[in-house]
Formats: sequence, structure tokens, C-alpha cells
Amino acid sequence: IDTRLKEWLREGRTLVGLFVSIPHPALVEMAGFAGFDFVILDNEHGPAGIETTENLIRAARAAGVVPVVRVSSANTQEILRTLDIGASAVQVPQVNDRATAELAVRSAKYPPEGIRGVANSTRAAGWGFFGGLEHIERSNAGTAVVTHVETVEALRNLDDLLTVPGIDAMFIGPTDLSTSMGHPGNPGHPEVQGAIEGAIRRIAAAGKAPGILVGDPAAYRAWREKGARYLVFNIASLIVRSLTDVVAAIRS
Ligand code: 3PY
Repeated sequence: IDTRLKEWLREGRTLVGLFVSIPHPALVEMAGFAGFDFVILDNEHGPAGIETTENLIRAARAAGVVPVVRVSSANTQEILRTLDIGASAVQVPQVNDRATAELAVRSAKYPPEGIRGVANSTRAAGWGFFGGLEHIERSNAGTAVVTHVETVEALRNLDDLLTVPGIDAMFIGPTDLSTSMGHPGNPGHPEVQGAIEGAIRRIAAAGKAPGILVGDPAAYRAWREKGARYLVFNIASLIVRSLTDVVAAIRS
């Protein structure tokens, strides 16, 4: 597996990623050739199944971009299958309390740190060519775990969540968070923005990489200045904006 994401996060680098919610390998390749550090293959909101996701991970490898997979929840079996096809990291939504955070981390690690089931016949283990103890040690050391902070409950439990070992980055989902805070459809609401700023500060102070969804380069720069280090665009938003701009320009 590609362990660069974990290394970059450990080094304190600021990284840019792209949610690829439209599961086509060409889009993953474009993200890599464009210079994104990582892609997040979206199996929470996107339609891909596990076989498609495996081929998207291959495309990421071919294009030199790190494959993260957003799973649908902190489900041990889903995390096992996602890592077995070769994901470099799992990103787990709706992690609102310590028990869920610990389950996410334990599901991503082989014993003794966790409960990930062991097989040498997987893609992650090189079908056996890179299996055994070497694969176990490399995976436990090199697989990153990213959890979402996107509810009022997660904000309330943030101090506790920040002490869970094994979480490398904490991603703030502004869409879900604004909804949970009673401002649906309005992540720009000052109360939501204030909550995000506070969370970024606390996550950074705890030595984890704060992450956030951004819509454009100005938002990227603004959140980076406030301490975000795992910044993520969404491919559908970028394509929609580009298409809208072209049609507006030729019709004006
Ligand atoms: C959110 O904005 O809530 C997200 O989870 C980003 O996809």
C-alpha cells in the first residue's frame, strides 16, 4: 500500500485532496495528473461498490495520487474490505463519540493494536507477494485514519475524541455540521464558522491534522491560514462550476 499520506501528515505538511464521488477511473487519473495529493473515493454518498472502488484505487496508483476511501460508517467489516483492496486511509463519517472513534481505529489496525482480520491473499498484501509480518507491520504503521467532526455531539465530545490514539486527521464536514447546528444549507452562518474555527484550533493543538471541505481557492487559502492542513475539494462542485461558467460566458 501507498503509505505517503500517513508520512505527510506526520511531517505536518498541508495537503490538498479531492472527493471523487463520481466513480470513474479517468477522474481519479485527472486528479493525480493535476497534482492533488490525495483523492477521497466516496462510498458514503457516492454509488460505487467494492469492485469499482478497487479499480479506482488502481487508477490512483497509476496516476501517483494517494487513495483515501470514505466508508459509510465505522463498520468493521466495511473498513476491512476497504483496506484489503489497498486503500491508504479510511475516512469515517459521523464519529460522534469515543466508542465510535475507537472502533474506527481498531477496525483499521491488525492485532495487537486492533481487530482487523488478517489475510495474505488480498490486493493490499500484494496477493501474498508482500504478505506476512512485513505487510502487518507496514499496514499498521502506514494506514491513516481520518474521522469526521460534523455534529453538535462531536463538538461537545471533542476533548474526549482528541485523546483517542491512532487518529491522524479530523475532517470537519461543514454541510452536516451546519445542519446539526440548526442552520441547514448555511455553512457560512457566523455561528457555524465560529464553531469550525474553534474546532480547527483544538484539533491542531492536539497534534492532529484539521481537515475541511473547501469550495474554491479563496476558501482553501482562508482555512489554511486558520490552521487546516487536510483540505478537500469536491469534483462534482468543480465540474458544475466550470460547466456553468462556460455556458454563462458563451450566452452572455
Ligand atoms: C460535509 O460537508 O458535511 C461533508 O461531510 C463533506 O462531504
